[in-house]
Amino acid sequence: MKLMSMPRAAVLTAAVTAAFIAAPAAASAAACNPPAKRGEVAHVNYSGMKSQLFCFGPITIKPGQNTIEFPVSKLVPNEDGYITRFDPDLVYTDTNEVPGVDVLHLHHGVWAVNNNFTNPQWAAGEEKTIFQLPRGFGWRSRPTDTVIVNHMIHNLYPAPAHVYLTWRVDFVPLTSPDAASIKRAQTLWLDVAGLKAYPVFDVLRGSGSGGKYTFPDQARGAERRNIGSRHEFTATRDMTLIGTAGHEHPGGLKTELRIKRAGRSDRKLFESIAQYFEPAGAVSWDVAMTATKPSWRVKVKPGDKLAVNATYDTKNASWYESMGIMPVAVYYGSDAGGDDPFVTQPPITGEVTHGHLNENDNHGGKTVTLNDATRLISGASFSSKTLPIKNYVYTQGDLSLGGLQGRPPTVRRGSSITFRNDDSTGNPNTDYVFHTITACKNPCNKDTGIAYPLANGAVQFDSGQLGYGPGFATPTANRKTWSTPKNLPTGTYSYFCRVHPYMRGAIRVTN
Ligand SMILES: [Cu+2]
Repeated sequence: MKLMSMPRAAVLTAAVTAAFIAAPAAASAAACNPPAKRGEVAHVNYSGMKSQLFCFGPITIKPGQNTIEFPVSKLVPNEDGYITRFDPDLVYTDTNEVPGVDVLHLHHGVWAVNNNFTNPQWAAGEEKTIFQLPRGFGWRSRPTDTVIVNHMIHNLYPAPAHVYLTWRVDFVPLTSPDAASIKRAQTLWLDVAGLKAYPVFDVLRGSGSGGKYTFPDQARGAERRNIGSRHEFTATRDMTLIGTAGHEHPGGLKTELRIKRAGRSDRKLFESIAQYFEPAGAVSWDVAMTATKPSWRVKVKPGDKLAVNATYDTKNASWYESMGIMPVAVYYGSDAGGDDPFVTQPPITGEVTHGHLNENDNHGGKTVTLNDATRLISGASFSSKTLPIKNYVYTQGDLSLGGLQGRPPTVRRGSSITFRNDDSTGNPNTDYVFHTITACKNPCNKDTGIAYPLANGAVQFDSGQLGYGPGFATPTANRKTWSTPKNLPTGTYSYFCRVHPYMRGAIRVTN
């Protein structure tokens, strides 16, 4: 991964220039108060255990922002001990409410302790899994630790927002009598795309087999070649795996952790299932991933290989820039119980760590709020012309516009329209408003929510995120233009912006 191969000083420079925020722990503890999650997994209690809340920020999320940041913090317990539980959240600074996922969305937080970017200690996406270690294990924590909170918080609207990224931990001080019985857990980071700063792959509707696509198993061509180093991890010493859960994006169905040993057939160690609360099914962040049960424990020998894969639904829609990650809590030793998985099959099924979360209540897609472009008179011809996107509006054919400008621009078959993001600064260091042109099913004119609109156009196309970012960590295509495919059959094509899904537009291909 590019970021990991950067010299430490460069990583820190990137971090500091992105945003240096060192909020005093005492002040921030009073400043935020994320709500408890419905149906949370039970705490494992120890004598002297403390609940500690860390509030990182305030973070200002700029209008429409979708960048990746690397600020440094000192937000760690102020005494020696073990962290045994990690519970992430995101709240507004003024109300302590969790932002609606359709308004502001925690694409990811990744907590790299003491600059360990190879194996960040914790991670969170909008599934907000709680990592509860089984009894007898803890992440070692020292007051001298630093935490780089790599975050990508995505503002789906052009209004600035102020949030805290929060994490509640259970902390057992070394002075607790129970601390002597705690073994040190460490995180092993396993990513289906290998170690990268932005490890994504596209899942196209209809790809794979039987309405499902598994990455990397079914990846071909460039996507296979682009898989980074260490998408398989080879153990060099005895290890005991003590817990894991998967991270996916909407459309995800499950992740799998597998083990390979020379001369044996592969074994599946765990399946993290995406349990959707979303009424429309596997199409939104209204989901919880299953995590291993406390009894799950797997002995790994030197030479064993660990690998992960991620399966997505491909019946409903395409899922661009998808992820599949399984951080695994491991203990480096063989004196912590557990069985050889080639002798005893560990339990494959787990349990969710929380229930439905209120921030996923606006599903969208219920009422018509915009033009139906299929019923509009054709607009001006844009064959071989440029169509600017400015102030979050597709300047011709935006479904929110009336009059001549609201009419779908036409393009002759065999020609194309070139969209240009004029909200982009053009400078990778200052750019943050990225737009896409992504096909959605006609008329694509209903209210926006976590499950609407989807990339489900009759013909699929997607521009990528038009804009620029620093080379080591950006979701952008590093260009501001995109031209429509020249081979589109005649007809009207509605589209939306994946970054700001309230943005909708349409074009019309004519003979
Ligand atoms: Cu946009």
